[in-house]
Amino acid sequence: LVDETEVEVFSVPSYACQRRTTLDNHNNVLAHALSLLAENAELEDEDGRGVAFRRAAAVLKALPKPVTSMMQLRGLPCLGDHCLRVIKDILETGTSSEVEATKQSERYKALKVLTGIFGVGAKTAARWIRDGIHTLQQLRDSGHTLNRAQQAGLEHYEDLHQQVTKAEADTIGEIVERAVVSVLPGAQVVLTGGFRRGKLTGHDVDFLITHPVEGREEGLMPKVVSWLESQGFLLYQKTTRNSYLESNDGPARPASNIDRFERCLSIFKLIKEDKHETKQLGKLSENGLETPEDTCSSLTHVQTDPNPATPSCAKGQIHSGEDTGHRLWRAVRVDLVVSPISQFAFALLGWTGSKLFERELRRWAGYEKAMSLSSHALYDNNQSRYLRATSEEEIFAHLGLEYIPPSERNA
Ligand code: DCP
Ligand code: MG
Repeated sequence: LVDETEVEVFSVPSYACQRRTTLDNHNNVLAHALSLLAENAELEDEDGRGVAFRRAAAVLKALPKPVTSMMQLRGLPCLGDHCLRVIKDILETGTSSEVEATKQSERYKALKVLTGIFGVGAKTAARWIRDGIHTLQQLRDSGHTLNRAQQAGLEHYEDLHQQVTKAEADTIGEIVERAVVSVLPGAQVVLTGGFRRGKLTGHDVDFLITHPVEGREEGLMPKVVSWLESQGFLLYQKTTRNSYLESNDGPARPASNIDRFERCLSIFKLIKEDKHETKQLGKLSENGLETPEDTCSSLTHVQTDPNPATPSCAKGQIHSGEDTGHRLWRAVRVDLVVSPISQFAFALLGWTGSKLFERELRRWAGYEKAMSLSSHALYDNNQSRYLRATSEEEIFAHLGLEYIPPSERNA
């Protein structure tokens, strides 16, 4: 029996942006269970419920010790009755019946598979399920028209579900860097997203690009994309141009949380580093990737093969691994964003995540400070003016928050 007087009652601040949340935490099982319910709510297109579960999961991630008794949770923020019931279930029985039932449900499984296709959101998946489509094969057989993104997503489904490693992210970073400095010397590339927070794997690789001279970044993205395309690095790309200046959303407040930077959603063709073969046969080619020397004449040739599933040159099968069923390349999701230097600190903060941390920063700004924060700017509604910043530290200071480094933004 637990002596109630000896139970340590936890206490954490309400907003995730006031807390330090590292990748490791003491309550993985509980946080994972609540995250699954959040995911399920998001898949059902119920964002409000999704956020509530995400906030609860984030509170558990921030606790200094494992939860052993419900009494420790008294007074903690963001834990509603529903969440407390799930936690109680797990503390008492080791599992949550609701979480287990969700995992087993055909609808959850189908929504997960279908939204797992790049380019497919919750609404599209729900529509397909109403048409009786639950699997990739059923989708392929259905004759439904897919847009270009969804076609690419379906084609590269397996690859895009393999986690991207930090080593792969760094290799892609070198390629993006080369592309960027080739078309605009002096431009800078920063790795953002989960990898900047110290994650060892990710579902994609996110980069932010800028130039130290304001305005020089204009028109950069199409040139970068052309360079990457000419080198055969892109399997798919869709560029949306910067619409910040022409937007009428008012101060720092895009109509949605999606920002308006020039942005390129892409799928890269990344040559795998095959240690044995490249060590024996490889040499460093012009674009820095190791390539076996007496098979293809140039890596450009390998990379621009219009049909990536076939060997890229006559002797390609020697190293392409077709005979053994292994390809020497894989598809990787890459996001590129271009920001003018004057907005860079806001873009960096906005693109580092986590998604919940970002959401909480904006909620804090609005509710506690009467400010509007976006990935472009910070507007003070009381002073009716924009607050400038050249670093993330300055933005936290404007918001009256203690600075939280990227590695502790894993809410
Ligand atoms: N982001 C944003 N607006 C968007 C998309 C993303 O502000 N429309 C931000 C929040 C995310 C970051 O950019 O944390 C990167 O988005 P990801 O979806 O790539 O998320 P992560 O990089 O954090 O996770 P993962 O490791 O799964 O890629
Ligand atoms: Mg990412």
